[in-house]
Amino acid sequence: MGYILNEEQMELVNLAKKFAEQEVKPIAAECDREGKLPMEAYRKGVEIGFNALEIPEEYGGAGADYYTIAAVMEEFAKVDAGFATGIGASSLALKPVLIAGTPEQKKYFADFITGDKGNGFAAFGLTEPDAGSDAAAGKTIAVKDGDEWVINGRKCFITNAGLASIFVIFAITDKTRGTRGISAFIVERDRPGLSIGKEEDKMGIRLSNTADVILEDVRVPEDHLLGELGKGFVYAMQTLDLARPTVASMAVGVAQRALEEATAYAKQRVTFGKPIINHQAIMFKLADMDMKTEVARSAIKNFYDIYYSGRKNFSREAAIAKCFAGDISVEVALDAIQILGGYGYSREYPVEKLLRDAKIMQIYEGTNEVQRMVIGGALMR
Ligand code: COS
Repeated sequence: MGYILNEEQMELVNLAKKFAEQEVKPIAAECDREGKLPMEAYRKGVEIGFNALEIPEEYGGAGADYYTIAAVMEEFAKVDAGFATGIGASSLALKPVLIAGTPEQKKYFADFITGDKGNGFAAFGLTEPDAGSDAAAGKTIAVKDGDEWVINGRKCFITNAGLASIFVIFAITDKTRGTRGISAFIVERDRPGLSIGKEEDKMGIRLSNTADVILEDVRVPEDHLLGELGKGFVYAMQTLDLARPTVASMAVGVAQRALEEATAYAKQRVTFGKPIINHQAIMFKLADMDMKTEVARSAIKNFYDIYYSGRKNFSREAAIAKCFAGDISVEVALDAIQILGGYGYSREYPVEKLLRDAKIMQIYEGTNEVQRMVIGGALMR
């Protein structure tokens, strides 16, 4: 559905589908209930390279194209959006390195994700307790001391923080310059002064780790600065432009699963003498769910068409894909619950979990209010 993929691309998608069905599905409900990470599935996923799909081949990754990655992320999220989030988050951290890093930095960072140096997990450290939507309001600071940078601050809601062996941390390097005074740094997990704080006990995506990162006089060498001094905020925004469509793919995965669960139920559930799918009230609801899901997928495809066309500004299209897919995943999951009725509300069936997983799609990687700011900003210009 959605993407037109060739045999080679489909091979990877089918591998991901089979992996998710075999390794994640059987444990998803229990891990969700107990807030337990599926470490064995993560380990096997890293071994196959599902966390390194985006790393170019020259740096040891799969070098997969984004259409394939979108379809893979959808398959993962269909089974469990928490697992999709966890296995995909290293790519989020990698993006600023691919955008701004030197070839040496790219190789160095990629090695942590491929497992040559680290454990396959990397984390993107932008958000702070007082800097979520207003990403430029962070207080983390980096001060030059000889040929090192000394970083102090606290990051929060960081996906994979508890697992990551390497981070990209955004910090103020010049307080007087606003967004132009923020820089990005590569920081390894084992640097003295870096510790992991509170882990979030979340409503959904409970198979992913989300935690605080505390930086107390963490020293990194000069060559850990990414790109140009003072360009960190721009790199963060460019990263998010590329990352938001991945969130959209996960949202589509959740919606697709809700549609499939509701359709299967509606075909076998009989009321007033016929399967409820034959009642137009249900049939039309399912048709709307299908329509919304397919259109969300098309918005993702549209984004990548534009990206591959070589156009440089695609913030609006990224925001549209993320915002629309996030919103419809919540709507579709809610509709699935309605179709299953009491069973939809019961934890015995998977659909209530889909709603809990869908909700984050309107919040992380920029709330849908921020996406509307980006879209509105484009209109204003
Ligand atoms: N690409 C490149 N540069 C960008 C950009 C983009 N998509 N968006 C903004 N910039 C640049 C601007 O051009 C501006 O540069 P100049 O100073 O040279 O003019 C600079 O960044 C500041 O831009 P702006 O004034 O628009 O920034 P704001 O502080 O108003 O923030 C929003 C804009 C709200 C869009 C931003 O803070 C945001 O995306 N917030 C949400 C953060 C988020 O998604 N967090 C999720 C957590 S990470 S998983």
